[in-house]
Amino acid sequence: MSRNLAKPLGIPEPRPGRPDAVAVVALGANLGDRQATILSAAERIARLPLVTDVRLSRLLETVALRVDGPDPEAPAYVNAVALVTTRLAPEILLGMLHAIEDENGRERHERWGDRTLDLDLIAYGDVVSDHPRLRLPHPRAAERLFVLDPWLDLDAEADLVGHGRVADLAAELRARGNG
Ligand code: A4P
Ligand code: MG
Repeated sequence: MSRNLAKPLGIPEPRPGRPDAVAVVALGANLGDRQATILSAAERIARLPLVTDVRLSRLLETVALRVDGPDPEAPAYVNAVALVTTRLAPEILLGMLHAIEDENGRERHERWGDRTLDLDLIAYGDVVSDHPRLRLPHPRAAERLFVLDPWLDLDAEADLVGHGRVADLAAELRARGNG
């Protein structure tokens, strides 16, 4: 009887490594030295293990969006988007993003309250998740020009999983006069 010695019985084959994925990370800050915080957070992401590339968009100044709508009286945000090439699993990447928020003095008081740094995972490849700790794509991304515009800056052909072309979403928001 012949046996395939390359695949001994009962011993699992080595699992292939997780392939590179592109994660879309939104960065926002409306307290402290907002620009410096965003730039150092992007550098910090680039130094994470299993992250091989980070491309940061231009930085935009945006009116703070509160739970009850835009608030021009609140400290304005600096927003940006980074395309992160990584083999980190999405939930591990989010955990590391939270650690970077904490390093930057992030305090969590009220929902959509002022913050030194917010890092949201907007998309991770084509992954779809409705787990409360990690929803993918980010449930509010399609309605936010402060996410869509910097993303388009990096990739004019970008798609948001389940929503279509990012360029179309941004144009619709502009036509409706919000975002
Ligand atoms: N969570 C689930 N899915 C995700 C995801 N895809 N990315 C969970 C990040 N977090 C995700 O997040 C609350 C919980 O969401 C976490 O436990 C996480 O596991 P948080 O960062 O602690 O709190 P948050 O950011 O205040 O809440 P939320 O509802 O995520 O707020 P958003 O949607 O991030 O909005 N205005 C301007 N101009 N620019 C901004 O960047 N950002 C916000 C925050 C409000 N207004 C803004 C901006
Ligand atoms: Mg957040």
